Amino acid sequence: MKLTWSDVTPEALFLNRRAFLAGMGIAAAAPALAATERLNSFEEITNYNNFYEFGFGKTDPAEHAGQLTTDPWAVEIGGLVDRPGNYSVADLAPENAVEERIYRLRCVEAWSMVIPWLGIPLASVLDRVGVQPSAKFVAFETVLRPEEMPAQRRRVMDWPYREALRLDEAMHPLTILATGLYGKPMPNQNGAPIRLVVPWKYGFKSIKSIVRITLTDTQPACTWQQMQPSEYGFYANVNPNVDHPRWSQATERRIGAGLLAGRQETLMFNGYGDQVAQMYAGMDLARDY
Ligand SMILES: Nc1nc2c(c(=O)[nH]1)N[C@H]1C(S)=C(S)[C@@H](COP(=O)(O)O)O[C@H]1N2
Ligand SMILES: [Mo]
Repeated sequence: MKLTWSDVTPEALFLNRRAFLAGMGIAAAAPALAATERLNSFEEITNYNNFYEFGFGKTDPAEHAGQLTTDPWAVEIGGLVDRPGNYSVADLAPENAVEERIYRLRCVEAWSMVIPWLGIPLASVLDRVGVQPSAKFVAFETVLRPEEMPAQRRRVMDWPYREALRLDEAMHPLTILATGLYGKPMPNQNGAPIRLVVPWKYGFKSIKSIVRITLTDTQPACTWQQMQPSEYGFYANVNPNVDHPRWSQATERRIGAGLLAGRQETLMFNGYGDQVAQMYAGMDLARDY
């Protein structure tokens, strides 16, 4: 490979992505976005992050996440599964099965990006470990490693960071375990070596640097919901009609769009309603936020 990522603009890359990925042996899945939506640059995606284990500032992860040891890495899959055990990242996401998924990411703080992830459907992993019929939820945990994650040495949150999905959400084809972005291994600040990406939910559901996946029959505790249940719900579906108690969710600021670009409208389910709305049919989304 001759080009480096800093040599090419995201736009040029996007236009050449099929040839580019094919050269790396990566299958480019059908793009989930119209080509008119600008990809955020690698620099934007890796320098404006939420990864509170490394600090609460947006540049703290870029500054400190390099300290995290991501190899070797094991993900312990357990609970209501037929084949519990410790799996390596290569077991979970073999290189020849990894696909590119270009998704919008909408943070609950009302900023957004467009990110070209590499990953594997979570469903394919769950199918391989064998989900038992009694399982109803999937719980995830981030690594607990205070010696490498400075904010874990302080009790600012109840570590480790925890998240969970209903089983049908976890099995949905849009839900991926991501192992890279822009055709490269996952940068530490974005959740190396393996993180969840659920594009129709607020970003905090997309838990980073996962070491435990547990199938359960009861709704698991989630970090943000536990900390402030009136502000952060279990579902956390992107919803422009249900405001956060302290700010509007009707619009968002696209990172890198420029000061004059203005805010853009937030889309129901972050624009993925055609694919996911059915899972919430009959639910009151103002109550189950
Ligand atoms: N372990 C862990 N996962 C996390 C977070 C975190 O602080 N710790 N922040 C979440 C939030 S609020 C967002 S918006 C996304 C940000 O992902 P990005 O930095 O890759 O854009 O990661 C989510 N996953
Ligand atoms: Mo977020």
